[in-house]
Amino acid sequence: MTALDPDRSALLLVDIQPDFMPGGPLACHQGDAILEPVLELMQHRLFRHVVATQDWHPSGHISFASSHDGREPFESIELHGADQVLWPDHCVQGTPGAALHPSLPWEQADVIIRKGTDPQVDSYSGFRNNIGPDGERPPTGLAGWLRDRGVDTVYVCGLARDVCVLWTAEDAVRAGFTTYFLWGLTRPVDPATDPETRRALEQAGVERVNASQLR
Ligand code: VGL
Ligand code: ZN
Repeated sequence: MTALDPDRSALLLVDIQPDFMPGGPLACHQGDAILEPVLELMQHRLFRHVVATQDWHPSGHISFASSHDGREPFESIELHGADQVLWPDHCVQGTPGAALHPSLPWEQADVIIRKGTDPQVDSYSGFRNNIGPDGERPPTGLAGWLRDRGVDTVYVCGLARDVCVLWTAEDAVRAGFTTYFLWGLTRPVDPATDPETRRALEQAGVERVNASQLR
């Protein structure tokens, strides 16, 4: 990896919210272990551009198992022609579990992208919704926001490694950004998916890096 150019690089902090922490309804394995190193990275102020995403569902969201009669969390259904995992209720708009995690300095974030707000469509990536009823994945505007500021490189971290951080990294590449995955600053819903996640990142051309390599 090359030296970080602060003007052309953005830090993307994906879904660092209490509902994804141990004890929360959609806990990531050791999700709280990222909080200290993410704080440390933010305190270094290496990036001119800092973006947060926030999973932000209306109650009764289509991705909730509770919205489908006879379905249990972590079952899959077909939705708009694609596989959809049904999740426990999580990140309901305005609830404490949906807040950006209170232990981090969110005043540093230049923009907060809220996603998953369409009642009928899930949204894992910070760049685009999942596939909708029309077969499209509408952009959130994040790619344009970054390009307009001269950003060509993104560093992604947050939760969950195997869901929203992975999808954000894959879409970042498709949108033309050089993309780095801060592996140690992510945790998965399911640790058994780690080898698969590594393969997906390699296939997408995303390099895994440690925060300590960034100084
Ligand atoms: C996420 C599942 C459902 C995530 C969000 O942030 O990774 N996962 N909604
Ligand atoms: Zn969600």
